[in-house]
Amino acid sequence: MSMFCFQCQEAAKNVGCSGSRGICGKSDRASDLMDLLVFVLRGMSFYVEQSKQLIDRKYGIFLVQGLFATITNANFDEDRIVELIRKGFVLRDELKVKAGPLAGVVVPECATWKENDKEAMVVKSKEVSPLSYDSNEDLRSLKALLLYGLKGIGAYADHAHELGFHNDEIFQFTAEALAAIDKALDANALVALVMKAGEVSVKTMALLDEANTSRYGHPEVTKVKLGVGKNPGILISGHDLRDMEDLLKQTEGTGVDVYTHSEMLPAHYYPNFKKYKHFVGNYGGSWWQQDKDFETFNGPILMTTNCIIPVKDSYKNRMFTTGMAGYPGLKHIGPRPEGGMKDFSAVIKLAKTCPAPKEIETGEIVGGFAHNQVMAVADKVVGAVKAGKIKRFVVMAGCDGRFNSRKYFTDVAQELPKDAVILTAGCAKYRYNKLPLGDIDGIPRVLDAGQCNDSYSLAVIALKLKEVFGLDDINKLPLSFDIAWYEQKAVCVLLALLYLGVKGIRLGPTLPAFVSPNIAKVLVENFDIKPITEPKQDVAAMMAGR
Ligand code: FSO
Ligand code: SF4
Repeated sequence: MSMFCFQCQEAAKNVGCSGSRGICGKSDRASDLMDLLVFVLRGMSFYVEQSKQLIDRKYGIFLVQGLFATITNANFDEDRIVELIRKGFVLRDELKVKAGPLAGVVVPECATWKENDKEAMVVKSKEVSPLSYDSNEDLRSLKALLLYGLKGIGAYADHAHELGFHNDEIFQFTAEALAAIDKALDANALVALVMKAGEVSVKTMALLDEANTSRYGHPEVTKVKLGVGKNPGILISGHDLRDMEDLLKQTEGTGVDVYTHSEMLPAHYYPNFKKYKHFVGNYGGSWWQQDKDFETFNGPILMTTNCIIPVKDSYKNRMFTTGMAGYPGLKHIGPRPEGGMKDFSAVIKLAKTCPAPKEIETGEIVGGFAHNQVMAVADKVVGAVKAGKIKRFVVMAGCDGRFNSRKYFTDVAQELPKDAVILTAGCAKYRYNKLPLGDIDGIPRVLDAGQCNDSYSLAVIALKLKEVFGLDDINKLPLSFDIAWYEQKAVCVLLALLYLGVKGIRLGPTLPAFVSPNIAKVLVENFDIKPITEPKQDVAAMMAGR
């Protein structure tokens, strides 16, 4: 059997990618190796559970980083996945010693498989695809939902870790949930774990919010420039703010400017980054448009996380990865030494030899409406609602993607009446953040809170509005959710919203391929999740509170 992967929204035919390459460009071999890496993480988790002790942070960090490396569009480099598998074997065997004798315990294969020869690894990896998680389609579906939520948790926990923030409960749950893949659990037990994943998703995003805001300040309303300057530049993409910090420090005074791309745009909203004069603006559009944007940018590009698309020869020599991101043939910037900074000198050296970026657009975009900032103007917002000037808030957070079906989100943004305000976070905003949608008494009609993880900020805003309006249920607010999903961080965000009690979420462009018809029914019945339909029809329903 060739690869099988159905973890993202662009899974082939909304069933799954198989054959020699996924729609994202991931090779058969990389996909299989990622399944094997998850298998090794399951083995580690088995021994964590058996030792009945709190997980040592060293293992917890490896679990979340290993999961992060398997997320869509983060790492395409087979050799780096093999390195992680090898390290995982070593850690698993250490945990086995800690767990001690296991008389009478059924030890799953993931905890015993020994082979670490590269070819044998690939053979083994053919057997550990998500299709092997259970012979029952619905139980398999729940295990996949749990795993993909965990991958999102892993990514956010790793960002928090890079900033020195940890919550051991997140690591402990990650191990508990990974170990569950190898257990014969019934649907109720798995649903309970999925709901707990929602609770842990909230905690992880809250931790990352605390890490980001305590280190860089609370995001402020900011106008971000879209044009370019005359100096050569470095384009930084992905989500890692610690990398952003190191790069800004190292480029200061060098004559090299720094621009953000895609999900790094919200870095401009943080006070501690605003102080850098050479932090010029945002260049280009959404992640899937990077092939065009990277070509005209002319200078080096640093990918700190996903989303990477297949790299073109025209800019291959100018592109770098770091952290859990990777791509064969690209230069990779290694980890930060204890107490120090990552070494971006090679990126800066190359930038100095490059022409300035080519201007592709001018103007500016406004963002920075995270919870602290919105609450600072809460009176104004509440006043506008009470005066009937704002009839409804529509949360349109999430991801963007390549397919034309996402035009739906642009159409909804345009179709919404002028007294509706869009709350957004994540790269989904690129479908409408450059449209002239206007404002309501100075409150812009698109309020961008930040990256996909800042969807947490939107939930905080909703919970505070519930309090301000004296409501006992978040679902009584004049608030609708029309969420665009693509990869596994969006699964984490979705589970967080469900855990917070949000009902009636519209989800698109399609429901996940890994959700079986029966599990989809459960989601519809318990949470009133609905697939998107036509923009006009959905706008009318949302404005009517449905
Ligand atoms: Fe987007 Fe990619 Fe941020 Fe995702 S750039 S799609 S959910 O990685 O993480 O929103
Ligand atoms: Fe296909 Fe998405 Fe998996 Fe890539 S990540 S192989 S596009 S399902």
